[in-house]
Amino acid sequence: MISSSLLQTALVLGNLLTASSRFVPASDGKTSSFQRESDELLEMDVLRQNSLMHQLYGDLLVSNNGEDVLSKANSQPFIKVHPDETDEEFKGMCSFYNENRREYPNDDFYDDLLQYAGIVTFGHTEFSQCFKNASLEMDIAIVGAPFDTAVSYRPGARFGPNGIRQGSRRLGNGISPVRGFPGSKLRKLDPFNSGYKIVDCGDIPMTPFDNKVALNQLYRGQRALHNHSALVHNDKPPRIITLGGDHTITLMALRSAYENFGKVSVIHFDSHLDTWDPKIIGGNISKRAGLNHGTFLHFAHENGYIEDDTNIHVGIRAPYIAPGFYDEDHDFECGFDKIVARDLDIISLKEVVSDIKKRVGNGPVYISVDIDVVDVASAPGTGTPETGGLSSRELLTILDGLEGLNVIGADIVEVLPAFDTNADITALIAAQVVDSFLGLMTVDSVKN
Ligand SMILES: [Mn+2]
Repeated sequence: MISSSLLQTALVLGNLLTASSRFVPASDGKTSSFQRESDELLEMDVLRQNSLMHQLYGDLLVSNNGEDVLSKANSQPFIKVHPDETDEEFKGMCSFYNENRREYPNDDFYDDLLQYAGIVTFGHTEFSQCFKNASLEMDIAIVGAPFDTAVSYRPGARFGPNGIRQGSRRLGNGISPVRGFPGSKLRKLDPFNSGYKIVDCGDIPMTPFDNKVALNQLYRGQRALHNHSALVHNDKPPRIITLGGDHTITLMALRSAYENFGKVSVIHFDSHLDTWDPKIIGGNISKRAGLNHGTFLHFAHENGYIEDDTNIHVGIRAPYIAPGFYDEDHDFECGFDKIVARDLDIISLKEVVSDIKKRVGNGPVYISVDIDVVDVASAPGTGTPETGGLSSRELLTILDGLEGLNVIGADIVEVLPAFDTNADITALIAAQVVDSFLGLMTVDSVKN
């Protein structure tokens, strides 16, 4: 039996080798036979059915001739249980797959999405040419601000937007069992399938050679995005989530937010105050150097982009720079209250959330998360790391607890992929922070 089969195979192979060089598909379109140009039929089935590939993969390689192929594929079980197989558990597993099998051929590649494949956008959201197509409607724009030339310590956040997108590859759909407090609408929410149109607009070009020009570019980019129309709340501009970039980028995001929504309350997660008087950081070098990632909130206050007394920091722990309490007093003058990192060891996260909500009230809120608010053990890939910070879980619980606030914009900044671990842990946390922003911005889509 075996030898005759081998002989047949050898004969067919011989035919193949000696036949004229070109083969065309059979004219009846129903078999996988091939026809030589001489019209002499050559049965390839013999070859196929004896190959190891056929034994393992069955009809996977049948050429696609339409419905006939589909019915042929459907008529055969996806997984064949060998007649000698006695393991009942294995047979049971096979029956599950045979009842719920994926059918081949199938051109529906959307369902075949691989989390690690494809051109990377945030959470596999649609990439849009937002700056070329001003008439594009969208509810939430995700955009990168690749800028790191205003930092006091480690540079590298210009690669942050790309790193955060890389960290977002397992995001993109699904309901989270932990989002929000128990009973929250957030526990029923899939932000990516909530009816809100979320697009990734790529990055705003920011020159590394001149900070004044770069920040102007960023402002114009933010303004351009705010000028689009929204779909769900079409009486308001789209909301923007900016991927930094060093923290200076927040100033331009706040400027455009202010022009579109009025004065905003800022919830600022950071280990540093970032309201420093420019005389204390940078301003003693040149006027222009006074605007940097440690002073941008001073300027946000000075320019009137933010509310006078409803802003709050969370996670502060870096030491003051000026002698005495000058930095703290100046911070208060810029309109900020604060919950310092070790307060979290004393008061509960529920109290933290409640204190933040009381502070900011019902007006438009902008959330800015410096990834250095997270402890350096979890988020080493950042520009100015500080010990004794929040765990990623604490940060995410507080963020999700802010459900119900009118969040009109947000950013995540100071992510430096070059200082991250090769497990991308900082980028993963940063991506999850953006996922929380999306939850806060879409939760009103859950009706009960
Ligand atoms: Mn900061």
